[in-house]
Amino acid sequence: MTIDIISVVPDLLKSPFAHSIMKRAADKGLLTVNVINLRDYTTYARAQVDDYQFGGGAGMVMMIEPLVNAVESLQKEKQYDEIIYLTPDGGTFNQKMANTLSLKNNLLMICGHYKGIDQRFRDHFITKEISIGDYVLSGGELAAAVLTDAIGRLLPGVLNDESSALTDSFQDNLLAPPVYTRPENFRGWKIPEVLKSGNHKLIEEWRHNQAMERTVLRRPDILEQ
Ligand code: 6GU
Repeated sequence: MTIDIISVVPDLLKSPFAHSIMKRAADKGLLTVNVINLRDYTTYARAQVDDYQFGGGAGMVMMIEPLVNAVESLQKEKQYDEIIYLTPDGGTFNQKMANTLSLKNNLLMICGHYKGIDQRFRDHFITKEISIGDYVLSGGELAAAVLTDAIGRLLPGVLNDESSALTDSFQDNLLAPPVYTRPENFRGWKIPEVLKSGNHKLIEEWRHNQAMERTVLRRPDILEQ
């Protein structure tokens, strides 16, 4: 899969994909992330990409022309399955959306800044608008990194067996159960006996009950869905 990300602060996206599981995905050739600097596509002086909004009001708006230049230039090389605009007024990202997007070949993400992007670009180029939660970030880059991580780790071959995505929180509409590792007894705080029983059926039952209890207590909303 290829994920192209258009940004006015490309340096913000240097580190998130250079480590751990995202790095493994890249090294194995399963995920290619390209960060594109929007300023490379402006024809305005001093690499300008934003301007005052018509009608007045505080805050700048990202101009349509550099965005169209960038997207149309990228589209000469590949066809995108989705062109995603990261914005707080998009639909809230969740595991189901991550699962769906992980089945695509080519994604393009557009990171907004300032007051956002010219509405005409949204109308004519964007196929999906996604938010990562009900709070405002200073730009779409961190949100693009969140989506890319959530999608990338689902690609077949990225995770090994132990970290299989199938047992993640949310994957079965339940939060994950508690986990323990050595030592068995730390300052008198002992691990649940059942985990030492060797009885896999009993352990699975315990884990399911714990996951259910956690979900009821912490996130009853995801059970109701
Ligand atoms: Cl996608 N962008 C910005 N700027 N703020 C956000 C967001 C996105 N999702 C939540 N807050």
